[in-house]
Amino acid sequence: MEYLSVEEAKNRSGLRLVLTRGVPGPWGEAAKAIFQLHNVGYFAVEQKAGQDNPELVEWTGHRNAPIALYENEPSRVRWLEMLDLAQRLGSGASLVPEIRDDRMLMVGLINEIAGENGFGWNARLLMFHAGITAQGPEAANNPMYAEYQYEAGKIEGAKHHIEGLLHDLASRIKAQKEQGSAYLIGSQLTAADVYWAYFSNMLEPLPPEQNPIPDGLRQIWGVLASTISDYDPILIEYRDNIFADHLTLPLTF
Ligand SMILES: N[C@@H](CCC(=O)N[C@@H](CS)C(=O)NCC(=O)O)C(=O)O
Repeated sequence: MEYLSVEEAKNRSGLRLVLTRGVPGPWGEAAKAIFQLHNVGYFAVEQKAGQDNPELVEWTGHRNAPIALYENEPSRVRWLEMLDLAQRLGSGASLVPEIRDDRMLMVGLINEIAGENGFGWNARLLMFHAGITAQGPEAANNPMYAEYQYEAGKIEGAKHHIEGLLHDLASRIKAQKEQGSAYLIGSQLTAADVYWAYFSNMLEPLPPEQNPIPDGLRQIWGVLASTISDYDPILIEYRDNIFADHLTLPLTF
């Protein structure tokens, strides 16, 4: 995939989307898909994983990814801000349910998956913990450990949080299936399906030909499945169907 440097991106207009280069970060992959499903073009801008990225901080106020910059509007870093922007700028079927109860459910579900202290956040704590266990405390010198609030005392809670969410997600998928729906909410694709499709890669990555993750990262993500108790395979079957029917493979990053 082509990336602009921060300096190059500053001189472009339209939508610039800062993404971690060479890594299928689930926050970034889901944001890319939301813009793509709405036919919104963007320039990809490079963020370097785990590094200080000073030019990015100076430009946007943020060090990590994704960051969406549209014209001269303020930086957007949260999933809901990016979804709102895609809905505003784009075309195609809405990824937000019409019915208010469904909409509230969608926002809550994605927050459980992608929000601070959600599935991805807690999965990352388990991965950091495995890094420290394998490499010793110097592993925590990486700035990400402090930024994403790693503490050894949070590990048990993180595990339970993930197990509880996976249980509830699987129950929801089964209940929806009984109603004849292949989606998490209602009878159409919403942003919640898109977010789970990409975040589920932390639990069970798509095969290398569909998701060519660097080997080291594939191993690190493997920590999640081997740390938590068994999960229902329907979580992955359903995600595979969402990819087959709606999303672009292979992932490019
Ligand atoms: N800003 C996002 C979270 C973004 C996030 O966690 N990004 C990680 C995803 S892997 C990242 O950029 N990691 C690489 C780094 O921190 O350098 C949100 O609040 O929803």
